[in-house]
Formats: sequence, C-alpha cells, structure tokens
Amino acid sequence: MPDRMFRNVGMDLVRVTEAAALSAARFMGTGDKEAGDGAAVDAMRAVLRAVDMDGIVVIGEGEKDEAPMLYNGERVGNGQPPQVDVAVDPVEGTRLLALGRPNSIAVIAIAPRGAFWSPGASLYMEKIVVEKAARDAIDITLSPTENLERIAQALQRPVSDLTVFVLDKPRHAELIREIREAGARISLQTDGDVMGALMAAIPGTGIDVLMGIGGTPEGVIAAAAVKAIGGGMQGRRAPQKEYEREALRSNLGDSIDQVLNLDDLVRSEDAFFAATGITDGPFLEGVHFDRAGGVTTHSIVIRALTGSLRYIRGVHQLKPEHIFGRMDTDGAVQIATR
Ligand code: VTB
Repeated sequence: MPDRMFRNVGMDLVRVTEAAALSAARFMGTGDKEAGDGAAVDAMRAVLRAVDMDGIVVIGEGEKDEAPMLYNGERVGNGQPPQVDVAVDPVEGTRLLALGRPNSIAVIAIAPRGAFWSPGASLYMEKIVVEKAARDAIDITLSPTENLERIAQALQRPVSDLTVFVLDKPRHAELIREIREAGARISLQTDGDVMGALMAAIPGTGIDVLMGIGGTPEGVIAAAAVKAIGGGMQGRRAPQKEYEREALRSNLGDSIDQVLNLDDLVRSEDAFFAATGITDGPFLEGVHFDRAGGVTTHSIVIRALTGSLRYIRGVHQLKPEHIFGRMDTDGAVQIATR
C-alpha cells in the first residue's frame, strides 16, 4: 500500500475546484458543453500550479493527443512532495451545466502515487454505493432486489423507504423495472453519478443507494469520496461499446467480470476528495453571482485518513487581480469570460 501523505492538502484542493466552478458557472445555460468545460480546465490547471504536490494526472481529460490540458500523464502541482496521483473532472455533468440543470460540479481527488485503479480500455462500469452502515451488505454479483433487501436490513428500514439514484439511460430499463418491482423509490437523473455516489455515501442526503452503469473515470473519482466518507462501494467493468468490449477481451480475458472493491479502486488509506457546486443541487449549492462584484461558492472536502468532512462556503471578490482562471502569458490569472 502506498505511503500516506501526512499533510492535509484538502484546503488547497478546494481552491482548485472553486476556481474551476467559478469559471465554468459563466457558461450555465449557454447550451455549449465544450466552452464550460474548457473554462474549468483552464482555471483548474492554473490554480493547480501553486499547490504543494508532485502530481501526475491519472484520470483526466483524455489522452494527450486529444486533450491539450489535464491530459493523462500530465504533471501538475509545484513539484514539491507529496508524490500523488490526481484524478480530475473539471465539470462533472457538462450537459447539466450547458442546460442549467441541477448537480453539475467541479471535482478533484488525489491519493498517494500508484493508489488509483487504472481503467485502461474500460470506459463504463457498473457501480453500487451505500453509506457506512450498509457497506458490508452490498454484493454486486447479487441481483438489485437482493442488494436492496440486504441494504434495507442493514439500515433497519423497509425497502420501500430507500431511494436509489439511477442514471436515466436506455441501458438501465431492466434495472429500473426491477427496482420498482422491489418497491424502492427512484431518483432518475440524466447525468452526474459522482454526485449520486456522494449522496449515497453520506447519510441523510435523501439518496440511500447508487446503482447502475456510468463512466469508469467517474467511478474512480467517486471511490475516493466514498473511501474518505467510510461508505461502501463495489464496481465491475461493464463495456457498452463494441470496441471497448474488444479491447478488454484481448487485454483481460476472463477477468473482465472481476469485482472491484473499494480497496482495489483506491489502494491507500489516504485520499482526498474536493468538489464545488457549479449549478445548484439539493446537496451542494452552485455558484451564486449574488453580490455586486462578488460570488458565493459551496464546496465539500473530505480526507480518508481522518474521515474529516468540511463544508466550505466561499465568498469571492471578483477583482480582476484576484481571480483565477485563464493563465495569461505573463503568468497573471483571470477568470474566464464569455
Ligand atoms: C457517465 C456518468 C457521468 O455521463 O459517464 C455519463 O458516469 C455518460 O453516460 O456522471 P452515457 O455515455 O450513456 O451518456 C455522466 O452522467 C456525466 O458526465
């Protein structure tokens, strides 16, 4: 197991997600997914430069050829210890942001070097997430009905009192049918299963369970959060595209079905997760342009080693000389504009 990081870099990471959210929030409702994402990437990268860490992006915007920044393999931070792996999603829910829908967030997770599971050619995975009290009850190899019964028992509530977060995708038709038949309530959301996982792992958010297939990068990022909260999570590769299936078959053979436990997804007891709301959501409020020359942000930061969870409300003065965002050639940083 890689070394722990000792120092709490969580506060630095909140500044990174705040910067991404502040820049991205300008693009709410524009219908332009790429512009919001681009602004968040710029801002995140600019602020990351100042963080005391020697980071390598392992979950990022993609391969170097397609992603000019925050690509997989890019070095981030100022090069000082600790040596860490970095997983980012500058805008988790680009469509939510583009359409002004709830729950788009800027997220980052870090763990000691080598600790994050590497998805390789795997793009999609099946996930199940619950809070701590039910973490030993889940078994992704059992049916959704059996899992709901076991979770209900662990939480000492009837299945009918459970609310399950499911992405509203055609691939989930059968899952949704089964959950309905089991009698649980469903929160069907078009996007954003990192937020779904976060809410499922934290008691009292209105979401008790996350089930279904979403992105593998989002799965690793969510795993850092769930580990930090002490919740339960399992995953399993669930290829959705033919080329994905092919690549996995030739690389992995039989182990495609391997159950990925939380300790496989994050192989360290030390990990940090930080998120800032971009659009408003029931759990995390978004960026509010609510004061003359100022903005309010809402963030959460969690550390696995200590289990500390902080909710941070930031009030930012939008003076040009203060603002993170696009990095000018002279090194000054400005917030994204459009
Ligand atoms: C998943 C999910 C994400 O997009 O990646 C989803 O994990 C994509 O699913 O949270 P489809 O390819 O079926 O659209 C999100 O919902 C948002 O990025």
